[in-house]
Parts: sequence; C-alpha cells; structure tokens
Amino acid sequence: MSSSAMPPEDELPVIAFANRLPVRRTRNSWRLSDGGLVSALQPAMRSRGGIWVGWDGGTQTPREVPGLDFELRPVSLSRREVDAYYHGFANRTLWPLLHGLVEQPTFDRFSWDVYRRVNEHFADVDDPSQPGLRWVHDYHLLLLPGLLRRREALGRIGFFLHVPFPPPEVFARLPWRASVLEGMLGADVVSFHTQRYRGNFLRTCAQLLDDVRVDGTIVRLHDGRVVRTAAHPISIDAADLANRARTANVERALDGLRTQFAPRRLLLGVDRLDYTKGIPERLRAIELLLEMRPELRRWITFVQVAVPSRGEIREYRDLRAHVEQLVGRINGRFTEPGLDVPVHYLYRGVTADRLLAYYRAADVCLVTPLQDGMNLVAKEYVTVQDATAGAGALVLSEFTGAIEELRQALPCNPFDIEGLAGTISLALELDEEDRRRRLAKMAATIRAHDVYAWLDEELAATPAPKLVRTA
Ligand code: ADQ
Repeated sequence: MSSSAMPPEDELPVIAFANRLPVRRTRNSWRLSDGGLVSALQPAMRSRGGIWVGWDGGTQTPREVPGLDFELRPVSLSRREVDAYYHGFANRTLWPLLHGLVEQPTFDRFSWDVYRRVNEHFADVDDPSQPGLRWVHDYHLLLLPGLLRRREALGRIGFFLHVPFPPPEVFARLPWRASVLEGMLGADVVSFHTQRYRGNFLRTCAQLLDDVRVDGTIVRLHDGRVVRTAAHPISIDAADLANRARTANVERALDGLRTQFAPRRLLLGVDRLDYTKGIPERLRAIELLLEMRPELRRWITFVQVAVPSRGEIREYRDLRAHVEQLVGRINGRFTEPGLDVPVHYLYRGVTADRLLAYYRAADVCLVTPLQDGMNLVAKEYVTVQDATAGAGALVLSEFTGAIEELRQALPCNPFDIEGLAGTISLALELDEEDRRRRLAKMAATIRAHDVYAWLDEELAATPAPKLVRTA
C-alpha cells in the first residue's frame, strides 16, 4: 500500500453545487448568465480551477464552454422532478418557511420525496474520489452535504445558505425537519449571512435534534464529528461596479432618464417580483404619502423595476395581479391631467447599464423586504451613488441581512405602512451633507467587505478530516 499526499486544502479545486448551471444559450453559443452567484464564484474558480454542478434547465449543456474557466457538470431532471423539487418543495415549502412564514408553506410528502431524490441526483454526478473543496449552495440542496459525506467525498465540504434561517419554532413546522438538519450537518462548515441566522440554526439544532450537542458556535454529533458554523455576509464586486457605473453607455442612459423625469425627484425599487420583497407595502406607503402630501403628486416619481419570477407558482401570479392593481389605483387617484403618472412600473429585467443608470438617477432607493437573506440591491445602490458623487438616500428594511452592515441607512419596518411613509418623507428631506456622509460610510463598509472578502472567508482552509488517502 502506498500513500499519496493531497495538495493543501487551499489549492484544491472548488467543486460548486448550485441549483442551476451558470450558463445560458444565446442564438448559436453559450454565455455566462448574469446573476450575483456567478460573478461571485467566477474569481475563485478562475484561480483554483473547478467544476460547477447544476441543473441544466432542460437543455443539452456541454461540459466546456469557450471562455469559461471551469468545467460544467450538468444534472438532468425530468419535468415532473422540476415541478415537485423546484416549483414544489424548494419554492413552495422551504422558501416561505425559511423566510419566516411571510406566506404559508405547503407540506406535501410527494414533493419532499422528489426533493430527496433530486439531491441524490446531484450527489450521483460527483466523483467522491476526486479531491476538492465541495461547496454546496442554498436551500435547493439542503440534503446534499450529508449525501456527499456518506459517499466519503475526498476533501472538505462547505455549505452556504443564501436565504435567512428562521427561529426554531418556525422551522419546527417542517415535518421532515430532522432529516433536513442532518443533511446540512453533513458539511464541515455551515455558513449564513448573519449572526442572527447562525444563532437561529444553532438553537434549532439544540431544540429539535436529540443526538447532538451545541457547544457555543459548533455542533458536536453523536459520532464525535464536529460541525462549525459561520456568519459570512455575501457582498458585491464594489470596485468593478464603481467602474462600470461611469462608462459612456451608462452616462447616455442616465441623460435619457434625467430628461424623462426632470424636474421630479426619483424614488426607485428594484426586485425580483417576490412576496418576500415587500412591493405592495412599498406601494401602499407611496399611496399614503401622496395622499398626505398632495404637493408631492407633481414632484416625485416612483419607478419600480420588477423582474418576473416563478410565474408557475400561484402565489407569484396573485402577487403580480395585486401589484398591478395597486399601481393602477395609485396612478388613477393621483395623476394630474396633462402631467406624468407618479408610479412607473416595469415588469421585466433591465440591462446592466440601464440598471446602473437607474441607481445613479435615483434620489431615494426603497429596499423594503418583509424578509431577505442579504439584499444586494442595497449594496449596489450605495456603491454606485458614492462612486459617482451622488447624494442619494437608502431606505432599508430592518428585516434584511444588509441592515447589519449598512447602519447609516434609514431603517424601516415595512409592516408599518404609516411609519414607512414617514421614513420615505424623511429621506426626501434629509439635507445633502447628511446624505453624503451616510453614503460615504456605507460605501466604505462595502468596499472593506466586498465579494472577495466573502470568498476568502468562505474558502479559508479549515482542518479537513481526510487529506491523505491510501491507495
Ligand atoms: P435575490 O432574492 O435574487 O437573491 P438580491 O440579493 O437583491 O435578491 O439580488 C438580486 C440581484 O439581481 C442583484 O444583483 C440585482 O442587481 C439583480 N437585479 C434585480 N432586479 C433586476 C432587474 N430588474 N434587472 C436586472 N437585474 C436585476 C438571493 C437572496 C438574497 C441574497 C442573494 C445573494 O434572496 O437575500 O442577497 O441571494 O446571496
């Protein structure tokens, strides 16, 4: 028997597992998708090489795409599996549960069975004998760390949750709560955005699992294994965003917006159309503000950009109808003849340059989720404003992960519509010096903890159990 030494942990390739592969098909080629996760992982994959395991979205995705620094490993799913695992258990059970019951989750054994099976498909495409740092992402794959461990994958296993983790009394409603927690505890390190979510997870393990002991921030399992937990707030590539916000294309788009909206002051919301984002509450606060301060009807415009999301699910279709009804009602009530409407609603994604132009043009950004793991829009707005000598104000919900870092934002409770209207009014009245001071502090915080800092924290080597394999 000979033994072969493995490279040190921090040189092992990264094997990332996420629900979707990070590429999309254009007419005759494949391109990297735009999403935050893709740009966050790209630098790590580039420096260490790696593999990205994900659902192929029903397309024949190749393993290699020109210009991509890592290998793609597609997982194929049948239509029934996608329905039950993705639209079902992930988005109708786990999503509302983990977001603290802002909607009622459905609990359905069939979709749970399929969720388990799909997590196994993800484990099946992994070669456990390949040394690597296995890095599992998000609520779609909560069972995967445990499955990889059972197959004795070679190297450390990390797990990062992009959404909140709720208090134990909320998580306890899940009929399969023990299996899910055990799945997560298959990792060597389980990470969250904030201390609060980490604390909720530790308390949940202590209360709902019989055979583990929670010892400070670690979980000791009955077999002697120790699972560490961490709080690593995700962030953005602030330097890159600051540069991109100053290009000629963005300047051109900005000129267009200024011509369109001047002399009104611009308020902005940018979200996926999701019931966690608090869009109806935001609209109702705007309505109340226009009711209480009639002079604003001709002096402000609220632009809501809403990216279509999860339209297969009834709650999302209902939300769309509700938002459209509110926009219609507000514009019907407050548009003055011959003048522009007070609310502009865009039900679509916008290009990166246009989004940056909106961030630059907005006097106030309204980030008012009922619950949000982090919220990158808040960090993007602050970074762009600060980098372009803007003086915008950020209204930020207390129920976002971002509030823990962005202390100089104007905090709001989106469930309190009168209070929210008052905070928006305050944002419009803050003096310019004050707004600039707040922006500068928040932008410095974001620069000091950008996406690379998050990556370093997440990928920092920890003692791993199996660095030497005997052949
Ligand atoms: P999301 O719920 O999608 O992410 P968020 O963090 O705000 O929310 O990220 C959205 C991203 O999409 C941003 O980078 C934004 O620029 C972009 N985007 C939003 N609207 C857009 C539009 N209309 N057009 C183009 N681009 C748009 C989940 C969790 C969050 C967590 C992230 C990362 O729900 O809490 O912050 O993952 O972990």
